[in-house]
Amino acid sequence: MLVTGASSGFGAETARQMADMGVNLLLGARREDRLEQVAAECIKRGATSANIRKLDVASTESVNAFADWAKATAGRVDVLVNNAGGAHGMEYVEDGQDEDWEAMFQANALGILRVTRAVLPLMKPHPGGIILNIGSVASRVAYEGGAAYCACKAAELSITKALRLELNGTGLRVGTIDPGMAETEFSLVRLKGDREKADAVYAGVEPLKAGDVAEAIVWAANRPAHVCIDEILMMCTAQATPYKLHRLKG
Ligand code: NDP
Ligand code: 8X3
Repeated sequence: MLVTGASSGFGAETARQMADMGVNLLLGARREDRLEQVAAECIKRGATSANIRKLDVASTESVNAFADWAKATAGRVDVLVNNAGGAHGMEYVEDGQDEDWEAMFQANALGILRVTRAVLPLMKPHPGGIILNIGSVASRVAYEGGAAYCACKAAELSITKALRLELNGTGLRVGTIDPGMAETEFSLVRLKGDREKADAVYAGVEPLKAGDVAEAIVWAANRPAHVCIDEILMMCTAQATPYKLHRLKG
């Protein structure tokens, strides 16, 4: 199994849960120290192997070098989880920053295209494999302050649908896992390290946890080869849509 963005949140938890099943793991992200910690935990939990390499999905050179390393290390990939990504900023479009928009499109949309292109040659000889892209409820519902993030997650959904068509007949499966708000490092990154504001995002609600989303990823990845889970949309009970959130007071 190859997981991008495995240094924290959903990616790290997916690696840990898959480790319980004794799999071979290929883990990528930019923070190698964090990848090392996750890999050590995975080995303790029963992974057959947990290999790590620095990966920046915003760079074609980095992605291609990562795929070459994956080929040399494992020879094949059966499960690809395109999870790397996140949001930067909450400004309305009139105040938006180029660097935030570009980082979001690079990681959440172009990153999936790049990684999939580079890894497909390791999957195509082995029908039954699966690509799981991590989208968001934001791919389906736009909200104020989310124009660029929602747009690149909508791109993720379209990429997933196009790939599903392109890979028809190969025996490879493609699906999207689309969570609503989940407490990971997501808000801390989006709000540029402001811990108080990040904590306020989850105040008075019980959000999804990384483990809840990882369970959906692991479940989808472990269906029989003739079953393709095309889409999972999941939110915490308090969230009916991004802007309809029931918060407990006090
Ligand atoms: P985290 O911030 O905890 O994890 C994001 C992961 O993506 C990190 O491992 C980070 O690693 C990696 N990443 C980001 N940019 C790059 C890059 N350019 N190259 C390689 N790795 C990168 O957040 P989540 O676990 O919540 O987010 C995972 C995915 O889930 C994202 O795609 C996010 O958009 C999506 N999502 C999150 C939701 C939430 O509310 N938490 C809800 C719906 C979807 P590093 O910084 O080390 O490179
Ligand atoms: C993250 C969920 O609702 O903050 O993708 O956009 S949301």
